[in-house]
Amino acid sequence: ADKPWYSRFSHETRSFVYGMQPRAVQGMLDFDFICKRSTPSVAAMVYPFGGNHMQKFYWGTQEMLIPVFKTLASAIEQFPEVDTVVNFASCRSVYDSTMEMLAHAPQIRNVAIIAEGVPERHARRLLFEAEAKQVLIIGPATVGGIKPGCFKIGNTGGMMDNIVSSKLYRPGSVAYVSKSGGMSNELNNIISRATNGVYEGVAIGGDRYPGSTFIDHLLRYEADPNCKMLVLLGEVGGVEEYKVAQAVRDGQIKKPVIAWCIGTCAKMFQTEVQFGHAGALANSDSETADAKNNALREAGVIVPPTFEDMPAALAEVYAKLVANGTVVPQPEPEAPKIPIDYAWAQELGLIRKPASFVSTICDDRGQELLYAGMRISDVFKEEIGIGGVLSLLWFKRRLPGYASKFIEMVLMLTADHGPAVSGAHNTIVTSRAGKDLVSSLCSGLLTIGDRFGGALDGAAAMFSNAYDQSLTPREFVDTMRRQNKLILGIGHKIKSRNNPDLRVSIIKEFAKRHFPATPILDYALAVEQITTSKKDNLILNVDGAIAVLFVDLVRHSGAFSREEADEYSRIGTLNGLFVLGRSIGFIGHYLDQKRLKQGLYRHPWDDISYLIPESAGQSQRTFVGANKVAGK
Ligand code: Q5B
Repeated sequence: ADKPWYSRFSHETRSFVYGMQPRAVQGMLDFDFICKRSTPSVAAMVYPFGGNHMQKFYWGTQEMLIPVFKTLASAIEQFPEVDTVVNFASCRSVYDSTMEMLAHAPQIRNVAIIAEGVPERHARRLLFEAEAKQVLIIGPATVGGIKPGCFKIGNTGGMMDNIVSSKLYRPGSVAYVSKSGGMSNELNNIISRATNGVYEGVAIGGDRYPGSTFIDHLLRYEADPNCKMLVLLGEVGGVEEYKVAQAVRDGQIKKPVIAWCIGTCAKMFQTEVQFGHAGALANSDSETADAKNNALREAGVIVPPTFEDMPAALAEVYAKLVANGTVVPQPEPEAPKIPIDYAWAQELGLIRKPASFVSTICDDRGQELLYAGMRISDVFKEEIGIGGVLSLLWFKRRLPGYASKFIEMVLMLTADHGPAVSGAHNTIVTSRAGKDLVSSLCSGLLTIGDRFGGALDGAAAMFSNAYDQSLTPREFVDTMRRQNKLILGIGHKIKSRNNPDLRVSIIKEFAKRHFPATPILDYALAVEQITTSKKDNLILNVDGAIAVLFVDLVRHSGAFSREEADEYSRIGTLNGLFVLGRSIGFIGHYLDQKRLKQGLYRHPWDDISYLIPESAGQSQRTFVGANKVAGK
């Protein structure tokens, strides 16, 4: 009640933003911050979908929380000082939501409706209801409005640098009314250059039935003692500008008014022209921009010859107001520093920061995914297969065709070796314990190590070192035995000279046919001759065969330097081949168990040797018989 009717927004105005519009809210808060407001202009957001919660925003460089309410009623109850709602509801729901806002008058005094495409019958009903409740509606189909140094509706004014360059962080003396956000931005710029700046600006929206009209705002500005000069930027279509001409003629508006109606070019077209806004169409001669400019001019409004002459007209009127003491220019405050979002500053090239991560294999940022620089569409066009993809992502290069084929063979022949091996067994037990795919797979993968499936890197190192040191196979075997070390890549639980591992035969044959040279394989086979002469199962096993062949491949394919070749076995690349291949099988076992609906596995007692001391205190050498079952 103590707020004058003409003053709708101030340094203390608080609002609700209706709809989930975090960017708009942040824009309003940034504006508040550069205007040195003590309280944020957004008290809360209202979002009917989802429960009450908090949303995080910046207040300058600090972070703050703004509550989000499910209903307007609960927001109203919590914030009795809020008198403005910025309504971002869509054209489908804006009618109901605005009606609800109007029901909260007189607390709610101002509603800005952003939605485009609001049915005209809805707009007219809202207008009727708002007039009855004395609520100011700005919009529909508008960006809103701005009161420099005080309050900004939603996205009005554009980016922060734009707002600062138009000096909207402090009030000037010129108030304007226009139709759209784009026209408002133009005015903010022109007015800030030709005068001491904008006092208030409203874009009423481009629809035929705006909630408030040119004259509504100009009469407010006329009544406001802090506003010294009025600007109207009208456009082709409608007759609202005539009301302004009439008010000037009647002396209702005494302050100087500078006006221009856009769309004077319409006469250059042969047919009727519908400009961008729904209402921007002249249905009669009186609705043309030229007719309205003439009427305004005749009424005593300052109408420049063209829009380009508007700044000069503004500057001239402003100079007169300064000269006669109506406007007293104030010292210009220092332009505020705008906290700028990190992502935006980076895009502008204003900042640099050491990245926490470096990645050199894959780039997902552009339009097309790149594997080591190769477009994903080319991966398929050139049919590089999984071997080619692995080469790109593991080695960052295309390998010769035979090398990619070799990689694919390795993945295929390590894919599975039955349910009895350690990893598959673990996967099965885990799956049967009711665990999910990833847990079951990981449980299997965790068994891969020196003894099972993870002997590749060690085998590669052992055989290639021995070869490089020119140890004879015999010297190598003897050295290992003296050191009490098993030769990685040698030995198998079930495969032997008499029961050869066909997987090994397949890749050996392939390598012999396609690899440029296989010196490490030959060396390993000579070692195998010695170990199998001791015991039949001490063959070059699948891990060993893959390992030595990989060393031959990286050393002799010409695709790697010697340092790279050594580094790849040092950093675990070769075990990666087994891990990748065997994951196929482990997943198969997991799915198999789930499909079979196998229940929890419990290992049978009779398959466990319980060798436990008879009773505490007795000699450790006295054990219960191996087959004695607990409880029997
Ligand atoms: N001896 C594989 O052992 C196995 C010797 C050795 C010198 C050796 C063993 C071993 C190195 C690791 C390795 C990969 C544990 C295997 C794989 C994938 C798989 C699996 C599948 C799949 C087998 C008996 C006598 C002892 C030992 C001597 C044994 N190994 N000497 N160098 N490497 N190898 N792992 O049969 O004098 O009697 O005391 O650790 O390459 O995991 O299908 O199952 O696809 O899933 O239990 O193929 O060789 O032999 O330990 O009883 O030893 O031979 O010193 O001599 P066994 P042990 P002695 S492929």
